[in-house]
Amino acid sequence: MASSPSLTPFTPASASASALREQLHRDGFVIVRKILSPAELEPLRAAAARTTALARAGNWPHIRTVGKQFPPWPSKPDPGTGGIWGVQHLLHPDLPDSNVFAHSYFGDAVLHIVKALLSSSSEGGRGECQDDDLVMELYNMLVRPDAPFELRWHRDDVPWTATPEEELARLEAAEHAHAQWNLALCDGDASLVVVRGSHRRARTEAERAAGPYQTTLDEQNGDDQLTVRLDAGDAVFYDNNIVHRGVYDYKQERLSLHGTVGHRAGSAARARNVLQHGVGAWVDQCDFAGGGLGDDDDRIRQRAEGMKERLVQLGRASGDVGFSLDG
Ligand SMILES: O=C(O)CCC(=O)C(=O)O
Repeated sequence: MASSPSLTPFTPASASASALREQLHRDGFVIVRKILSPAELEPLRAAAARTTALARAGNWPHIRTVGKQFPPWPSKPDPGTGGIWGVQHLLHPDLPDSNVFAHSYFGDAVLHIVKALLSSSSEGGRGECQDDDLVMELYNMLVRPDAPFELRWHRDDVPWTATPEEELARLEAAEHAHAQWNLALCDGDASLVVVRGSHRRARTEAERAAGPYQTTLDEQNGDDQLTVRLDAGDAVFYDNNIVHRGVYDYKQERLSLHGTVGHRAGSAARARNVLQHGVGAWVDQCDFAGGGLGDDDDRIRQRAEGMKERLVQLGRASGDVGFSLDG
């Protein structure tokens, strides 16, 4: 397996919107280095460490528990199973540091890239993505478990049992509906394994026949399988239907902000993906116009309130959405 993608190393200054989109479209992921400065990183990392400690101590019920890959997760890990591998709902108003996380979710550093990725310059396309197009979705954090743990190969919103025809139909329906990212707050973040280009095709015979935790999914396409390597402040934006998995080193600290933002033109396709995480139970309690965003300026408050409103409307319109995947 190749150890590092030989791809254009973007930084926010060097990344044109069209180059970012092209790479995401071609490969299913694009890495942007140093999207946060050390001064921006420091308070976020401190908040992430406090929040993880809170969750590990059993004082935050919205967690991802080791041994279970997909929602819904229990509110307490089974003793002796390796604890947690994620903290859910960083924007929940009951979370002590939610305003720090809200500042990073609704601020310009990440949303500048998200808007580039959700814009379209093709004829008849959506045009340039504006604040009013954005829909608040998920903001979670992926953390080091306390014991070895791996996720099996999956696409986030296409069952592994899908036929090739079903797979292609689901991939097409979900295309360009949202942006998803992992933003590393620690150096040496190397847990996400992806199969480059697999977001645009049905699985090969070998991929279908492979074991769920097989180290190399398809020997023939082995060069397309890559471990994404990030240092603190780097982010990978990826299509969540790319064939991927997580492989976790329990000795290596990991604090990776794991977010998604929708485009209102694609929100119906996103309803199940987003609402299955339970965000609908508390989103209307968020007050980004008031205290929920720290000392941010009016532009960011307005953006945040608008994004929240569009999620509330999506929840009202969608009813019971069920879950994308089992296990
Ligand atoms: O840990 C990661 O980066 C991958 C997480 C993942 O695959 C998932 O949440 O479905």
